[in-house]
Amino acid sequence: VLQGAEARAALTRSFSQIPVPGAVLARIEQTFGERLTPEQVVERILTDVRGRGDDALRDWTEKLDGSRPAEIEVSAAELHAAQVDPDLHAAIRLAAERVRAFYLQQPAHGFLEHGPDGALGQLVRPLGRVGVYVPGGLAPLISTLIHTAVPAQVAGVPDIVVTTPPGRDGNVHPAILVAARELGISRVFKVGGAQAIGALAYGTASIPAVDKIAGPGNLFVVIAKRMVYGQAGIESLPGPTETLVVADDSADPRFVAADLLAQAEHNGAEPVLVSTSRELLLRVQTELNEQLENLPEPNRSWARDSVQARMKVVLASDLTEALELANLYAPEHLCLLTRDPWSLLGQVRRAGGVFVGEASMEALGDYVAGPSHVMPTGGTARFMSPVNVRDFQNIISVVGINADTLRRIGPAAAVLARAEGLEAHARAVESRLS
Ligand code: HSO
Ligand code: ZN
Repeated sequence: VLQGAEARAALTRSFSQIPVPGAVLARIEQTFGERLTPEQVVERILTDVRGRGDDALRDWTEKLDGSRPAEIEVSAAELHAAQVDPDLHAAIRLAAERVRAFYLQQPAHGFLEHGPDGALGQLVRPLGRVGVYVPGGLAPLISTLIHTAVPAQVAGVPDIVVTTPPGRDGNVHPAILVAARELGISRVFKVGGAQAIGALAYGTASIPAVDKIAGPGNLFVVIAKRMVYGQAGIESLPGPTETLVVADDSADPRFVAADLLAQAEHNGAEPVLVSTSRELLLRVQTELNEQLENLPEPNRSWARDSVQARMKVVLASDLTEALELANLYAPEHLCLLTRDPWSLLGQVRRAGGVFVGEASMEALGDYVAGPSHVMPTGGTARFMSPVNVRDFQNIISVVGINADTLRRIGPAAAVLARAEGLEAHARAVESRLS
């Protein structure tokens, strides 16, 4: 149990320290025949995809995902034929409807003021083509497709394509196809990892180059997104997930433990518990062990790994200190399980999302609450926001100054231009003043 300065130190993060599991390094050595850093691996893959296009995609998919796709794109027939049971289908619909309804409320209008100066304003335009990456390694993240593509659709993006790693059988999980169909997305590609990001950035014969790549992925996907930035836009660098629960003595330890475990079952997750009550910390500990033992495999191993390797437990002197620590850590998810959680909202400064009270568990937010579950991780909530409509729009500034105003403000422009040593700028202005 950490306290005071020790807690502050433990919750101060450095982005460059994305942990690379030993098993991943071993796998790299096996695949490449030499010891490479993940950055070197991604660089090789991106260069190859850029140079050899679809052939490179086939080779890397075979090497890393265990199947060689004849066709890289899911066919219209496959997309059409995909089926899931009716409960899941209805849940996919509900999730999509609720995410759409949420983002329809996000104001996204331009303005153009015709006033004494002429007209100044901004146009808001949707991006042309967006690529959504849907992780598929440990779990087919159906919800991630919904939570990334729907804000882009609300923004008005006309062309959305999806890439997702195929399973060992070479197929994309049917639920991902059903979700794509439900959203009206018709182009899905069976490629994952850094090779998918390379394809979306540079384009291949099968996969069109996109303007922006969105969505979370494993370490290689995130490194690839960082490397192709500029060639294509990226919405963020979503890394392993984290949840920080703030709980006081009124919190139910069963719920606290359940929420921590829910996130812990994600690969590389970091569960953090900050409480003002030492007794609650002890009771959560007991609950957590019990609930962990009752999880089925492989989820138990996943969750246990996160708990043992990365869980942090903090005793705060009061809720003000608890919120200070939460802001310092800038968690992807901040869960408030206290007597009066709404009273803490004013102190929340840095988080991807805040989940207020017992009925708003983060797992609900992962699926059907409304806001996108793609939220800033790794402390990037200090400067990033959850995926939202603005990520998929451009703003274009409109300058339409009239002649009267030009006479008034033009001379200042010329003065500034000459101070910068830019004579042609000054003359461009003055040519209209005489
Ligand atoms: N909690 C994850 C998102 C997710 N959970 C998808 C379940 N499916 C990262 O925020
Ligand atoms: Zn989750």
